[in-house]
Formats: sequence, C-alpha cells, structure tokens
Amino acid sequence: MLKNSRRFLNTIWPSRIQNEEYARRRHDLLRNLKMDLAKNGGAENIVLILKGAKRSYIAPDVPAQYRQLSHFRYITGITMPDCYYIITSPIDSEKSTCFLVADKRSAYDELWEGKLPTEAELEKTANFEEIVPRGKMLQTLEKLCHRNSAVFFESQSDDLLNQFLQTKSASVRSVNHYIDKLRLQKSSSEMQSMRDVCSLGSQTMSAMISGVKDLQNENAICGLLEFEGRRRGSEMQAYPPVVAAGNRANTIHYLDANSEIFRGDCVLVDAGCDLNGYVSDITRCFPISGHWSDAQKSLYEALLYVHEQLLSYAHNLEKVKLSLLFRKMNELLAASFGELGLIKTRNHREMIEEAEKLCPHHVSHYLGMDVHDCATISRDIDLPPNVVFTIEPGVYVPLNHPVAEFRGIGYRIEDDVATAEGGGIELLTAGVPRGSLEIQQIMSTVD
Ligand SMILES: [Mn+2]
Repeated sequence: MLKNSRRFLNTIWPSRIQNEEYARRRHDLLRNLKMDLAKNGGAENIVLILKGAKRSYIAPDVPAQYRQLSHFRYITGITMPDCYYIITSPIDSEKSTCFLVADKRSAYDELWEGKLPTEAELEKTANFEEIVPRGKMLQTLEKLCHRNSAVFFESQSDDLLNQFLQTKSASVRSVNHYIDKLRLQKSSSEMQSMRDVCSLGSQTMSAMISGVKDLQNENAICGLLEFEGRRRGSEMQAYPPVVAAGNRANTIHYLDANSEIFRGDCVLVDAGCDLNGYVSDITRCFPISGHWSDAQKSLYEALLYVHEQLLSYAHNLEKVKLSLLFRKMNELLAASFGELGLIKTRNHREMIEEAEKLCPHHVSHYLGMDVHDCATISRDIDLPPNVVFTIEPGVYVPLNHPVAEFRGIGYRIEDDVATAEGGGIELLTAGVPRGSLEIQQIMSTVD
C-alpha cells in the first residue's frame, strides 16, 4: 500500500506566473492599443472591458464544468466565475485604473458554494481600484466613457454590455487580436508552464497506454485517462478526449467514446491535461491487443515517418511558419503513401490531392492557455521564439477506399513543440513513446 501511495505524491505543480507578470501584460496591452490608436488619432482615453466566464448549468441547480476564459485569466489572473474587468487609461499617460466587477457571496451562497477569494487575494494579480457590484457596472461605464473614448471589448456578444454600448455613439472595437498577439509568444514563466503541462500530459498518455491492453470499451479508456491525469495533478482534461476504436477514428471529432472495442482494433486517443490555465494536446494510436496487424503496422510506420520528417524539417527551418509545415506535410504524405501503395497515381499534383483527401486537416495549430490558441493569428507568419504549436499529421482511410488493405484505419500522431530561443524547436512531449515497437514495450506485449 505504501509503495503504491507514493505514486500519488508528486501532484503539486504550483503556478509559474508571478503577480507582476499580470501587471506587465496589462501594460503591454495598453501600450499596443495606444500605438494603434495614435495612427488614427482622436481618442482621449481607452476603456477596455473584459468579460470572464459565466457559471453555466446543465440542469436546474446543476453546474457544468467551469473554466475561466483564457483572455480574462491572462489579463487578470482571476479564476472565479461571473466577473467583468474594466481598464481605463488616458491616451497620453502611463497611468491606468482598473475595476473588478463582481458580486459578493451571501452567507447562504457561501454555505452551498464556499467562500470566494478575499479582496486582498484578488488584488495580488488583478490590482484594481475597487470592486464594483454587477448592478453598478453600467453606471461605472457611463462615468468612464465619453464621446472621445476608444472602447474595446471582446467580440462575443453580451446582453448587459450591448445595452450600454447601443446608447454610446463611440464605436466598439474588438480587443481579441491584441491579446492573441501577446499570448502567441510565451514569456519564460509561460514556457515553464507549458513544459509542466506537456510533461503531465505525456505522463498521463504513457500511463494510459501502459494500462490499456485488452480493454473492451472506449469508455474505460476515458476513465483511465481521467484517473492517470488527475492522480498526477491535472485539474481537468483539456478538452473532451477523442477515444476512437477501429473505423470511428475516421470521424475526426468523434467524442462519444462509448463504443465497444474489438480485439483487432487500433485505438486513436487525442487528449490533453489542463494545469494552471495551460493545456497539452497529444494524440497516440495503438492496437488494443498490443499486437499490430501487418496492414496496421505498415500504415502506422508510413505516418510516423512523415511525423519524424516534419519534426526535423521544423527544427531546421530558419523561420518556422505553420503554412510551410502544412505544405511539407502534404508532400511527405503523398510520397510516403505512394511508396506504401495507398496512393496509386504517380502524377505529382494528383498525389497531393489524394494526400489532402486522406488527411483533410491542417498539420498544426497554436497551443497555450487554449487548445486552439490565438485563433486570430494567421498560420502564415514567421514565428518568433517561444511560440508553442502542435505537429499532427494524420491519415483516415474510409471503408470505401479503393485500397482494401487499409480500409477503416484512422491514425494521427500529435506532439507539442515550441520555437526555441537559439533556433530550432523544442519537443515538449518527448516523454510519450511513438515508435510502433516502443508502444508495444510500454504495453508489455513484446515477445
Ligand atoms: Mn491538436
């Protein structure tokens, strides 16, 4: 018992983000907004309104799983639900004033939901002038906004704010792209946060694969993922995992994860951990029996070759650009599947088209506080150091594919990497095996 319980000890992963970093982010955001406003001229002050996540319900009185919105957490450090945050700053001054909009909990609510953080605790990261009750928010905005205010808000709709903004002649601009630009390039403490969560995600995926042999339902794998992640300190899964056996792996966002697994099936698992507001995103595939059929193995190795080539291609690029990786992936898939016999044509253009059909998704997305991070940032830009992204080539062979041998197999191999300071990329999920034999080794099925 004692030996086993030790395995639960290493579960504390403190946040790497210091309080001052939140102040720096707000400062940088205001500076960038003002730089852009200076080009257009006219505004006297900035009023920036951020909305936090609302508590939502799946049935009367039954709260859904809650996660703070990442923009809100990035700027304020606050994780409690149902808040707004307002920053105002004169255009020609470094000074800014912040307000947290939040209601106190009554003694009755505290009985059911527990206490909220104290004002002093919230102030450490969010450094506001005062807490404004939600019923007073519109009044506060009325005071802060005048005719020459540049008002920024997230583009998502919000009834309360729309009510206010309709009465204002000032146009409202979206702040999302400005925050995305800051979030794209991670600070050194954010890089540590990403290393933490990717290490946790790698351990979770490896431990799941070690225990997965002969499970007979996708649901059991979901449970195993949850168990292996949480016992190591994951706060929750980063997203509903894809756990897809056999032909269901060809449904790219198959989320039901509740079907029977047959003995000869391979299983695709796409899962991540959520830790201190940052997430990992890893995909691995394995035969449930621990033994690959010849077709399963040869298709797996053809895809793995593409994955390895992409890692070294990205590592050797002078400037990484996700669009370049995408083009490279299609070329590699065409060549690798041509050699395998999955693509029959030898016409280059047709081979690329076939590759695009077999893998209809992009090779990468940015990663950070959200799994599809920084959605407003183009994938066609040169990346600076400390940008985290995935590399995830896939192959999905439908049941009606002309090449019978590989019908009904779907694979994706996904790792998380970062552009490194001195050039090249850092592999953040190196801890999860991906070789066909290594996978069998951790499943203990090597003869
Ligand atoms: Mn992904």
